[in-house]
Amino acid sequence: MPPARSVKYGKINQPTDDIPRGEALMQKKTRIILALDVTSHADALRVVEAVKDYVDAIKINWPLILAAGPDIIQEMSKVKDVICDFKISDIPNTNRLIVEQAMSKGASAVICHGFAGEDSVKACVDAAKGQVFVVTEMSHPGGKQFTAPVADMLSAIAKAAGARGIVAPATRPERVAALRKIIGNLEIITPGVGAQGGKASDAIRAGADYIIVGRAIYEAADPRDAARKLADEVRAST
Ligand code: FNU
Repeated sequence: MPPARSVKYGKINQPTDDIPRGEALMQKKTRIILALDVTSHADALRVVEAVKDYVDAIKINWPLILAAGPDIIQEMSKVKDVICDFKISDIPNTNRLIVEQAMSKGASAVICHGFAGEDSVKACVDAAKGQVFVVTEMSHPGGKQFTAPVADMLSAIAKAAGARGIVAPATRPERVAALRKIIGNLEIITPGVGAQGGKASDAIRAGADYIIVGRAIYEAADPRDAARKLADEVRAST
């Protein structure tokens, strides 16, 4: 039997500001969000079973949805909070419909893009009761081309729309620190640790609340050991 939701969601990370948020607030124990970008149901189960003690949430992106079907959201939500990384970026009505579908399948939060504008982000925020992370500067090299020059504005849009937080690059910790100044006490989740070259300790010291890690865990010879080592690194950096 999975634990009841009220047990799973400790109020550890209770917000201190006045931004409206939903009930489901992720644990903040290991500060690791698993990017579960495997492409089979069996691999998803195997990896999650191995590392669930060392991660606070599971991020699901299109590769796994397309491979295993959307019911994987519900299945994984019985183990950990699920963040749907759909990088939603449409008009407000379509955004609302997408978010409603994700939340109805058990997602605790969603990731959207900010470049569609504040009204589009606000539609996600309303539909997810605040549980939205907005992509700002992307972590890959191409993230410098378009997103970096407008990342400050995207962060301001996230704040104005009442999002829970932003996605910022662990590959450029100095940008994490700079964006923190714009968003105040919103949360920062940081992809780019491991396979993309970023370091967990650098991201946490720069002000990240959580690191997002995919390949460095699920492609490791021993995913559980990889996750445990990252959790140790995070703990030593706080
Ligand atoms: P890994 N991701 C990212 N950079 O990498 N959502 C971003 O700027 C961003 C993301 C996601 O490299 C990416 O889609 F906004 O294997 C993938 O799911 O550790 C994960 O973070 C990184 O995976």
